[in-house]
Amino acid sequence: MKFIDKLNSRVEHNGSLLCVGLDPDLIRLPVHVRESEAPYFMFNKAIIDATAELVCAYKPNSAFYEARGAAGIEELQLTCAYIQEKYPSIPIILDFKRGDIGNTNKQYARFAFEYLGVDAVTIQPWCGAEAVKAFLDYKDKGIIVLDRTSNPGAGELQDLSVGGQQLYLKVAENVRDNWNKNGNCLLVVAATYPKEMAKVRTLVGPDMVFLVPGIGTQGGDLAAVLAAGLNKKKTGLIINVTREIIFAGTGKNFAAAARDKALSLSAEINKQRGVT
Ligand code: OMP
Repeated sequence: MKFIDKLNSRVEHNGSLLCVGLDPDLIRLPVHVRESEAPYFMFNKAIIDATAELVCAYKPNSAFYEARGAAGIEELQLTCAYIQEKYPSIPIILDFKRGDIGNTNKQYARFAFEYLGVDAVTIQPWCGAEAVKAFLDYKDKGIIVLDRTSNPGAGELQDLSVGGQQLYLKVAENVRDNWNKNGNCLLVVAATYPKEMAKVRTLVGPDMVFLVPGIGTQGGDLAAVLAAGLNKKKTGLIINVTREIIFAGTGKNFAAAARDKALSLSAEINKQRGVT
């Protein structure tokens, strides 16, 4: 099944635009989990079981797993396999922001799509269409291109004027016109830049889905994001929240605390977009 169909059917099924990020961090895990044999997997499993009915997707960020070497990669694989087996209708977005020459991208794509079997990845556009073709050729997978990032310094390069147009708009236009031949492209457009999001939405039209990080710890404004990014169907956004949900609790009840936070966020998103 195509990523976009899987996502849409998930959103239709449970009415949620909330994506929970799975970025465990050893020092922030509850002590009893930190001391277990596979701490990231144990942590993720509890968070997933507590939030599954509330999400449209999960987004593990590879950095948090790679930082622990082989054990971390193994726990990333176990996490993906757990979601695929127990919650097969929930798409997995591997956030790894890769981008290199085509020959190397093929290997990154193999890791994501063949070893882990995830449904979508985040990629860097910097090397251009000829290089990212290695990702785009996976017609059934979601290819989520970094466009407007959430960090305070995002504008340093992304706002540069290129042929009279800002670079992030140029990237969005390129994705719209040249990269999306298989209909499998999405864009990362961050919650911390709602004005820019509105411009991207106008440029690419209502159908392209945005992955939206930056709500919660990074301070993005939910109302402004929904006003800027929703399409007429009141969808078109995957709203990712990570630390504010997964580290909502610190003790034995951490998963219940994560669930409570996810519940209130998904309800707030739906209230503000006028969907009950
Ligand atoms: P929280 O700030 O804890 O909600 O986590 C945000 C997650 O989204 C992390 O995994 C980031 O790496 C990722 N992210 C951003 O924060 N900003 C971006 O511009 C892009 C991403 C992303 O691609 O998801």
